[in-house]
Amino acid sequence: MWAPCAAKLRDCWAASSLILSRCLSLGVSMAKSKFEYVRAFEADDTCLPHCWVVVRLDGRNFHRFAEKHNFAKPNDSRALHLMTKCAQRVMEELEDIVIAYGQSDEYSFVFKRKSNWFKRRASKFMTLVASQFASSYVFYWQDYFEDQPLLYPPGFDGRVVVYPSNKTLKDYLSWRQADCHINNLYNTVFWALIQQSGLTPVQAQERLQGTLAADKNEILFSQFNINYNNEPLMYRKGTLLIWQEVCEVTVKEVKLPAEMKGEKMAVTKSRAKPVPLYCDIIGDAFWKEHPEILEEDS
Ligand code: DGT
Ligand code: MG
Ligand code: MG
Repeated sequence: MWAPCAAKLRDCWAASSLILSRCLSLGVSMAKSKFEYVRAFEADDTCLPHCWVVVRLDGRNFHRFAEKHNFAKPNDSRALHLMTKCAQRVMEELEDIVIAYGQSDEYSFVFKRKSNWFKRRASKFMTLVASQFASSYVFYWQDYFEDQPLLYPPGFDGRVVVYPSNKTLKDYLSWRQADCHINNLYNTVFWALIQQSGLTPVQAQERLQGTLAADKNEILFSQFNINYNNEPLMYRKGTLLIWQEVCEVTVKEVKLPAEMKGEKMAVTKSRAKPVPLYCDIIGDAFWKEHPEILEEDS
């Protein structure tokens, strides 16, 4: 019974000695190889300490992607909710993201000023956010687009920007929200002119050339009886994700006391979750209501 076992051990030993001697003859030592020097070619992409690190993702060629997948115009609430679901997974799976903001085909993720995740390497932050987001987009697609198959794999580009102060971070987020407002107002009138007045895209574009925000509001109101301020907040303001304590109710089998054995009971647990808000972040009100988000500034 032991003999075959001993023979196998001997064979194993012989094989590993052979591998070791081959490695040594190739110049490979156990700790370092002569090829180790190529590590020095890696660029140092450490983000500046004590700065907010922002990763912004943007859908690649989503003009085409939206057409091919029959997105509603100008806003497809399924697409926007799917984006937010992916952003929530990013916040839950990765570390140190304090706030995220999304609109259209983009999402920005803000890492804590003092985060030391992956030694603050920009490439790690960016690639982990982008890959987690993209795989979630495919994973959850069917939950949001029940009748629309995913025709090809979408991609997302990413960039990292560091902001040195609370002011610059707030201005960054305000910039993205202002962009959301400008584009959404334009798109709302543009598509109303096409869908309700029968203009061609070129005619609609010409009609809007040189118009100011007040003119666009006026066209919406007088021609289409649309009060822009009553359009859904998610379309006008984008989506903000912040951590909040949420009560979750789960049904569990309770073991004790003996007379209740086997009975099911609702158990309430509180846990922090990334919760969507649709609100203004350009003014001070939001930041005064949630001082904990920026409190690290000292
Ligand atoms: P890129 O980012 O340079 O690879 O190119 P695009 O085409 O992704 O351009 P971008 O990111 O500037 O604009 C976003 C596009 O995504 C825009 O053409 C409209 C489309 N899109 C985003 N959300 C929606 C939506 O809810 N409905 C529709 N119909 N289109 C949307
Ligand atoms: Mg894009
Ligand atoms: Mg975009």
